[in-house]
Amino acid sequence: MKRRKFIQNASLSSLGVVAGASVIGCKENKEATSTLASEEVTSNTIVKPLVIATWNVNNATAKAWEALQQGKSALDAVEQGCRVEEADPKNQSVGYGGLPDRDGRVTLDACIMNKDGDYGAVVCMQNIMHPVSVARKVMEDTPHVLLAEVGAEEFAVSQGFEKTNLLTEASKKAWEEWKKTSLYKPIINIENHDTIGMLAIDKNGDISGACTTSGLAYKMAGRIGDSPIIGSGLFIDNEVGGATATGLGEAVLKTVGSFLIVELMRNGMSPQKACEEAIGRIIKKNPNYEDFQIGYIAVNKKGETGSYSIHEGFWVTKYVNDKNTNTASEFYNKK
Ligand code: SD4
Repeated sequence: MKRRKFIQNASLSSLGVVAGASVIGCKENKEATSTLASEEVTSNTIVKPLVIATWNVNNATAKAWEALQQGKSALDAVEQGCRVEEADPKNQSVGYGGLPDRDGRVTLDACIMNKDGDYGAVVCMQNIMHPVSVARKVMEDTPHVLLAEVGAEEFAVSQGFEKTNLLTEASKKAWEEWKKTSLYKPIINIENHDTIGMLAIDKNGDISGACTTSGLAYKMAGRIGDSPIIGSGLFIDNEVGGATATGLGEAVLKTVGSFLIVELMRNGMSPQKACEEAIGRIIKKNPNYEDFQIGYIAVNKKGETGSYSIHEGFWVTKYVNDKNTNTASEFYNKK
């Protein structure tokens, strides 16, 4: 019964596919674009170094900035930045302290992508606090790009990563509370949206990105979202720029959102407009878009940035010109 309830409720936020044209040019997007135009860089100067990340993650962007200031690569910066959130037990949707799946297991997804278009990822991995670093090892030290579950964990251990119980008392308590109803219902911006997606440009102007999460709270065992999947949760093309996502992964996966944003930028669109278009595609295909949140951030080769979400409440942290700032993202659903 509980299981059925879970699946029924989960399907509330699954996606009804409707053939849809591009949303560019619709009223909401025009308004949003004009509001954000001032954020875009109009000169030919390249803004670097730069770090941008999903949500309010000032400690993480500060760590990444510190790495960039030391002359480290964008790849080092995003890895080190993401590790800050992975180690923070208060962030209940990433790494240590992440909320578990419906059976009480904390399973982590992460990926990383470098300036050469190399990519590494781990999915559904337990007991290792820093999946982003394991993802980097997969990228650099194996002939593969993606390792799952026990294989990922065993690989991590073979590389010297320590095993840790990732289920904190606070997350265990929250799960036990949830079990009383077993009701799966994503709540916009509240339930578990703190997944960190981070993009950086280093002093050489090279771009890398990473994304790490414990996924949706109380998900079905084995469920994997967009965050570790190339092109969905993250995509980097060093000639063009990068993008990353947060929110209900199923919707991002079905539209390959981060790849879409990078391709739109390749064709001349600003990061801001490209994020709006990617959200627009999701809105067109999901009549139930009011029920879930998605947020995208993007950066192009010039260091211009953009962000857009379905609903109010998505925040972005950006470290540039020695300033670490949080900004509320523009959003589609203006009631
Ligand atoms: C997922 N996109 O697993 C992730 C969840 C997320 O903030 O972004 N939470 O679907």
